[in-house]
Amino acid sequence: MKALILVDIQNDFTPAGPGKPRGALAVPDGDAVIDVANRLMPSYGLVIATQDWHPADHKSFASRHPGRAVGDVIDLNGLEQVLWPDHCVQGSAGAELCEAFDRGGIHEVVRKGTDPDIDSYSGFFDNGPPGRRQTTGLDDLLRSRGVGEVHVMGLATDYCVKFTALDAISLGYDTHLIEDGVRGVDLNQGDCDRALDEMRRAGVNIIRSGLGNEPVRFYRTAEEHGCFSNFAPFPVRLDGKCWPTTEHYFQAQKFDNPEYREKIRTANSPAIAARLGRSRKIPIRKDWESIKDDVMRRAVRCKVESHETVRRVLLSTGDRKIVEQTTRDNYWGCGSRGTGKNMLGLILMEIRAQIRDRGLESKT
Ligand code: VGL
Ligand code: ZN
Repeated sequence: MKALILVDIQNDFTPAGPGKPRGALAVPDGDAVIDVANRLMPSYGLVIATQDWHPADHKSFASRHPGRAVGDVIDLNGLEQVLWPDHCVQGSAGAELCEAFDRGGIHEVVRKGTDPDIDSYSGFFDNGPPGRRQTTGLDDLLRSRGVGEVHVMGLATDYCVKFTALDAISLGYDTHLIEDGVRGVDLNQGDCDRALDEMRRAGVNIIRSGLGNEPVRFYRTAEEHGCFSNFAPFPVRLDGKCWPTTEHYFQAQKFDNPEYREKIRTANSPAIAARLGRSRKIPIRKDWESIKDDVMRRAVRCKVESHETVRRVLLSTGDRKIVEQTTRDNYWGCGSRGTGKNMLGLILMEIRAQIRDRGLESKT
């Protein structure tokens, strides 16, 4: 059984909205997660919301430490503690779950952070020393319902979401983080990216909600996703040579004749390379049909690996389908009736999944 854990979707963590003041600890764009939560809830057998629920004199509040400011890091009973503005005070409007959040879809609310002397980022336990952390009851609740898989989203990526997901993993749950359903504080720039990396390294599966995902269509090189085109000017180094575009490389591989291959490699434009490659005046390799997919894979992979911008654009497409939008090609593209094989799109999606799984390595 799968459970959805919605972390701290509360007024104090969201910006100002219609009829709602800015939260005391407003996460930038924090209200964007509400719609994702509302649309996902109906697909889960168990939906749990956590609620940060502090007494008014909570020691995580900077106001409790004269001479200290919000954002300072202090030692609190032997633990590092970031000091926050007063927030989510029990019974206050700021502590309420957001109005726009479909509270009727929530099965259980788990409160945390009720001990004035210790903060509680995770929905499972407080921040106490290892082995002596107080439980919120969430683990027992999930186990009693036979939950083995949890999907986590909400606020904030770099605090409560992160610690909830890390605890879920260490408790043995098959844990997924819904990337488009989280927003973070980023007290130090990069905190959210680092939090995602940390979760990924701990075994959390970073996924997307899959909601509202239109396919990415590309064809012309000057358009938004034009770098996916084989005509885009991203040179690749393959077989010991530099090729001006993946098109040059792909077309040349059709031929055994080294002079003709070189002629294609040095063609002045990808369009000329394509014309030379399509000419049948020179015989093409007999096994071409059986190797052409791998040739294309090699070319596209090399382009993605050697050009950071291409990699970034590719990763930015999330889980969206990628389609080469051309009426002229029923094999590499979608073809005139949209029913083509779209092999180039399939290869891009395959490479996207591979570089995403490799995580950190591909970023450096
Ligand atoms: C949170 C800081 C303090 C959170 C809660 O929900 O991420 N962050 N309290
Ligand atoms: Zn808090």
